[in-house]
Amino acid sequence: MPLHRCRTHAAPLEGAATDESPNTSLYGEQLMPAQEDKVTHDEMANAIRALAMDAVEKAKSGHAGLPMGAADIATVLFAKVLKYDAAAASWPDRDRFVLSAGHGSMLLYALLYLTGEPSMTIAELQRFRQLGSRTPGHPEYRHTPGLEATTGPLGQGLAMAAGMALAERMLNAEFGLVVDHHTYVLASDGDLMEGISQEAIAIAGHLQLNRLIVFHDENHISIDGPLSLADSVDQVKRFQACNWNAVRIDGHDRKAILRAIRKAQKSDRPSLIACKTTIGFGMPTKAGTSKAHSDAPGPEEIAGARRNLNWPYEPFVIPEPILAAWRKAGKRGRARRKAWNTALNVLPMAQREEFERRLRGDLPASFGEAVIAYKRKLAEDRSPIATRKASQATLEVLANVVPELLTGSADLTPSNNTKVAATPDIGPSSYAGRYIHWGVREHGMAAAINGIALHGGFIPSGSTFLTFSDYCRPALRLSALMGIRAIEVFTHDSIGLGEDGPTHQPVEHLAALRAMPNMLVFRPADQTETLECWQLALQAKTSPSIVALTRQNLPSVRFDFTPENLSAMGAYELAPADGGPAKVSIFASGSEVSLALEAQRILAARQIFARVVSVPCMDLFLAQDRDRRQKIIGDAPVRVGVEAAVRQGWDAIIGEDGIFIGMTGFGASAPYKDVYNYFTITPEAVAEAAMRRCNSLRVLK
Ligand SMILES: Cc1ncc(C[n+]2csc(CCOP(=O)(O)OP(=O)(O)O)c2C)c(N)n1
Ligand SMILES: [Mg+2]
Repeated sequence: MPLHRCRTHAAPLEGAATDESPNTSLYGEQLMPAQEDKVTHDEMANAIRALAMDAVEKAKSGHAGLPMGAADIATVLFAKVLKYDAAAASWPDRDRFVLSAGHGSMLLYALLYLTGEPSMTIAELQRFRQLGSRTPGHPEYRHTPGLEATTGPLGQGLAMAAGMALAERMLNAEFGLVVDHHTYVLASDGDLMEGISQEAIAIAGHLQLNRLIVFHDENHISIDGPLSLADSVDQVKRFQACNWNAVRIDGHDRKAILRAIRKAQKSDRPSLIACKTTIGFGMPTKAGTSKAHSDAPGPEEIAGARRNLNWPYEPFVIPEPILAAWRKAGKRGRARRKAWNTALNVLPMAQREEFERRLRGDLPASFGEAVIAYKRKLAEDRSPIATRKASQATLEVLANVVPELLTGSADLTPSNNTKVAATPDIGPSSYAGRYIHWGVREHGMAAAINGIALHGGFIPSGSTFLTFSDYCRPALRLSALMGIRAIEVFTHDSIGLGEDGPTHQPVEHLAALRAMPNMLVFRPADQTETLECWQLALQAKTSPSIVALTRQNLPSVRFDFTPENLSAMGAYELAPADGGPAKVSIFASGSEVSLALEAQRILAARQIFARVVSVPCMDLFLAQDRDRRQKIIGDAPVRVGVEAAVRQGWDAIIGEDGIFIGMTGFGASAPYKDVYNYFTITPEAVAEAAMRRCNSLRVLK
């Protein structure tokens, strides 16, 4: 390997001190004792490199290239800058660090072990990528204490970090200095090539999220080879054009790294520090090439790296002084954490309790009562209304009671109806609001909302048209995987949007979203169900939710007040058969529920008894035990499903032999009633099909 990649260990680590002022730390903490000062920056960084290559070699898979290349950045950040206490991973005012390039997970695991996260042991590092270990292939939120987000799908981490940085400023605007931290990101070339990065960068720059500091691990290598195969963007210019402060430095020069961070911390804008690094730093033949990106380096490469790095120790062995220096770094923030606890205790009692409630994620005590009171009111209001408008009316009530509820839209505010009086706009450097204009950035919005939820203190929601949920999907999937309370309001939820036509009319989206594990897809039928669905979404602490809403007006289907949330089981009998045992069960969701009720009347006029079951959330219904499901499905010989969407998923309720009235292809551009008629999603069609089946089964006597 070229000489410049090899370094001696002459430069001492200045403990927690800044280069500029050797006797004080960044935050005025005590310096490391003299003997630990003998441990060099390089030794600390090489501890990361060694653990990464040893773990990847043992697992025979993984990605050592990034941790080895970014070890200098990580060492400066975690040993000198980051505000954290390794023994208290969930300290609310910690700085956040997001490894956007999740494939470099061994960087995080090594840091967690070295800094002293109690659950991260050498044994866990040795079980890297094995079943049940705390060290899965890519970082998994909640699975491994001490990490801030699940990452791996490139670009997501950066966009989530933008959300975290926004949450920090918004919470600070409400609670003051008990919220005062930075969000740091390590983003790779791949992260920055992904389209979502542009959305995140643009919104962060626009909102002047100056607590966001991004390191670009600019090794100019990706899987296929040198970046020049596919990319020639000057990232510094790109970020500058998006209203960022951006610099380029040598990512192996610890002093330059620290200087750049110190400058970035003082910036009035978000900051990019493009760090030129060598992927696989230390590897004799693979460093600087795409061969260092992944896979076991092999014994020879590892032996050569040990020589180059002057790291003569056995695999997974960190010499005591080096480990001690790291453990000291892991405790750097302890005094600040204690001081923070004191500051919290000085807050007025009511404010402190509110702050703590918000961070726990508990809803306010008055929430349940507010829901019931509004529900009582709705029972008297039978005017037809689009569920998107019903949702807005619900938000008018709930946003007053739930101050942590944030709303926003990807440039469809007048259509999504997510803005209410209690949610004033936030804007650049003005964070005391609750409504976020995301611009036309659905993907960035969904990911940033995940970041806000991860940060804590808020229940974020975003909105766009249901068809454009496709633009959000990778972020939605991560929200479901992480089990976080992020809510999307997707309006214009079927062909019922009418004239805008098939480009805007979702048909396969409900099925596709329902297929996502742990994602709750709600499709309420009227005002009361809309309130119930919002209630469930807000209460779902470990599941994200989608609330799918209509553009067109719908009649009310619920008239009687009941305090019980009937949507909670996902489906319920809305209208029993009147006059005798049901021969037909009609199951429907959203806008098709009122249509099912009309079909029930048509059938009744012909002496065919039918019952109607509303299915506001198929996911919750399918999660019920067999007996409960069976009770709701009932034993009528004919089952009909009605939804202005594709059939997929409905067989779980209506069975393979059930009749489905819905869509089999794309929609059409016309006034919505014409579109429904054209695709024969009508009460008459439902009744006709049910009757024919009754006849063929000879169930009518
Ligand atoms: C959305 C997405 N697409 C593709 C991948 C697969 N993948 C993992 S890393 C990578 C690119 C590697 O280049 P870079 O991001 O610069 O990381 P480095 O090789 O420098 O560690 C790709 C395509 C992914 N993880 N996420
Ligand atoms: Mg790269």
